[in-house]
Amino acid sequence: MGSKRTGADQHGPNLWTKQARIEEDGWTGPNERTFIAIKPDGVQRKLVGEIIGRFERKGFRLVALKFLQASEEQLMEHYIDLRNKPFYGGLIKYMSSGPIVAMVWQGLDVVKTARKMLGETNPADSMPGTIRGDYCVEVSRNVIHGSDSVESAQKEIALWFRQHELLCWEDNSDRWIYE
Ligand code: IDP
Ligand code: MG
Repeated sequence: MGSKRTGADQHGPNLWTKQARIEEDGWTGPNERTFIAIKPDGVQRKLVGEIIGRFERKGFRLVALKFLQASEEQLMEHYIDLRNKPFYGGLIKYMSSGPIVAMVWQGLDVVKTARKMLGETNPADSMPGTIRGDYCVEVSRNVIHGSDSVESAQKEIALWFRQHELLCWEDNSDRWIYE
C-alpha cells in the first residue's frame, strides 16, 4: 500500500507470476526438454491424469501440451528409424487409432529420467513403479512414448510443436527443486 508500482506491474496479468513467454532457451541443464506422448491405449484406459501427475510430482515443468489424433504421415516421420521393423505398420495403425496427449516436459536430466519413469520398451522387462511396469502388459500396447536422447527430443519436439506452443513460465516451486 502506498508503494509506487512499476509500469510492468500495472499492466501485467497478475502480480505473482511473470506472464508466460516464448523464448528460445539453450536446452541444457535445468532447461533440458523431452517429448512425451500418452498413446491411444493410455488415453482409452484413463491414464492421462495419472501420467501427467507423475511428471508434475517429480518436479518437472510442463512446457507444452495438446490432445490430438495424429496422422499416419506424422507418425511415419516420428518413427522413421523403425521403418524396416516388422511391427512398423502395426505401430503406425495403433498410434493413429485414437487421440494421444503430446507434451513437452523440462528439467535437469529430464530425457534420461523420463525414460526411467517410463520403464523398458517391453512392459514385462519394466520394474513395478515405472509407468509401463505398473499399467501395461504387451510391448505393442505400452501406453507411453518418451524421447530416447537429447537429439531425438529436439527433433521430436520440432515435429509435434510449433515454437509458439512452447511456453516459458516462472515456476514458483523451482527454488525448492533446484539448489
Ligand atoms: P521405446 O518406445 O521404448 O523408445 P522403440 O524401440 O523406440 O521403444 O519402439 C517404439 C515403439 O514401437 C514401442 O514403444 C512399442 O510401442 C513399439 N514396439 C517396439 N518393439 C515392438 C515389438 O517387438 N512388437 C510390437 N511393437 C513394438
Ligand atoms: Mg524409441
